[in-house]
This record gives sequence, C-alpha cells and structure tokens, in this order.
Amino acid sequence: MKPSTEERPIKSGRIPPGQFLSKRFPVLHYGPIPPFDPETWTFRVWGEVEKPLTLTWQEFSQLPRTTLTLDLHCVTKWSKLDTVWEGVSLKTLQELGLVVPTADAHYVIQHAEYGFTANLPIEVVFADNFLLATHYDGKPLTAEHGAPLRGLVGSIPGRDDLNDVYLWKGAKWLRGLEFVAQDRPGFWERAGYHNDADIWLEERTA
Ligand SMILES: Nc1nc2c(c(=O)[nH]1)N[C@H]1C(S)=C(S)[C@@H](COP(=O)(O)O)O[C@H]1N2
Ligand SMILES: [Mo]
Repeated sequence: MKPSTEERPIKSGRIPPGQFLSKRFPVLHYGPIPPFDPETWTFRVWGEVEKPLTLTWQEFSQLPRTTLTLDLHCVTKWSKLDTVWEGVSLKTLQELGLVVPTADAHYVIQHAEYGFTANLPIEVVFADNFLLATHYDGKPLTAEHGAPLRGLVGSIPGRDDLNDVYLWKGAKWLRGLEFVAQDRPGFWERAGYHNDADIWLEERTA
C-alpha cells in the first residue's frame, strides 16, 4: 500500500536517502534495444477504459505536448537533477477524450517492446510527475533512452503532494497502457524490486 499523506516522510532536500548525484545519464535496461519503424508502430490503450484506443506514430506525434522538468532517481543509486522532457501527459489524453478510465480502473500497466511491463497506481500515471515522453533535452529520444516513446517518472522539487518512485517504473520503448482493476507486478517487480518503489522510503527491494 502507498503511505497515506500523514505517513509520507518529510522530503528534506532534493537527494533521497542512499542516492548520489550524477551528471551523466546512464543507460540501464534488460535485453536488446528494439528497432523503431514509424510505418508499423502503434500505441494502444485498453482494459478498464471507456473506449480502447490505437494511434499510429503519425497520430501520436501530433498530440499536444507538455514540457516537464524532473529529478530522476534510479534504484542503482544515481540521481540526476533538472532533466527536461517533452511528451504527452495522461491528463491531456483524458481532456481530449482519448483515454477515459472506468470507475474500476485502479492500476495502469505500461507495456513495452519484448513484453517488458511496469505497473503503477492510476493516480501516479495521472499525476504531474509522470509523462509519456518523446523528447529529452530538446531533442527526440535516443534509441538507448527509449525512442520513440517512454513512460517517465521523477520528482518535482517542492511538490510534496506527489508520490515519487524510482525510474524503473517508467517503461522505455512503450507501446501501450493497460488499465486494470487489480494490480499486477511488472518485469522488475517480479525480479524482486519493491512494488511501491517510494524513493523517500527507500523501497528498493521487496
Ligand atoms: N523497456 C524497458 N524499460 C525500462 C527498463 C527495461 O529493462 N526495459 N529498465 C528500467 C530501469 S531498471 C531503469 S533504471 C530505467 C533506465 O532508464 P535510462 O536507461 O534512460 O537511464 O529504465 C527503466 N525502463
Ligand atoms: Mo534500474
């Protein structure tokens, strides 16, 4: 369970416990980097939503984008501050009527290439610190960081109301979102990482 607001630890400073600052942007993932073919690529949303959605790359790349500055925190203990991203927020998709969760939707499973998945509570993917990111540092994502699309989650300094989770909770090479009533552990969660992954509570492993 997520800690309630009263239990949430005080965020003192920007570096969570056990983390150190990195200027570099390390690349971490399991398995090979998938190819990207803009002609056949699709982004799908299904499960507990009013209407399933399929967008081509052409359609996805024309959606209105949000710019977001995040501090990233990897479970392997590096943190990178003030990273600038651009992409589509779930709030935008909801406002456009493209993604409308049903009353039974409580979790969202990110589905990426090669069957990789990452699970989060629905309130985290709809929050201001989660983005369907297409650009990093003003440029389209590189293949190693998840091109053309990745789920991305980080912390926003001063926003003590948000749930901050480790970077593994964002899937690179994202191909779809499945809205579900019941939680289902993702790839790293099944490998022993903590399901909730709160960076301030150091929820690294289960
Ligand atoms: N598809 C996919 N996404 C993934 C992973 C992976 O193995 N496959 N690993 C996660 C982990 S453990 C981390 S730390 C971040 C790393 O993102 P980066 O390589 O851009 O730093 O990607 C996350 N997203
Ligand atoms: Mo990781």
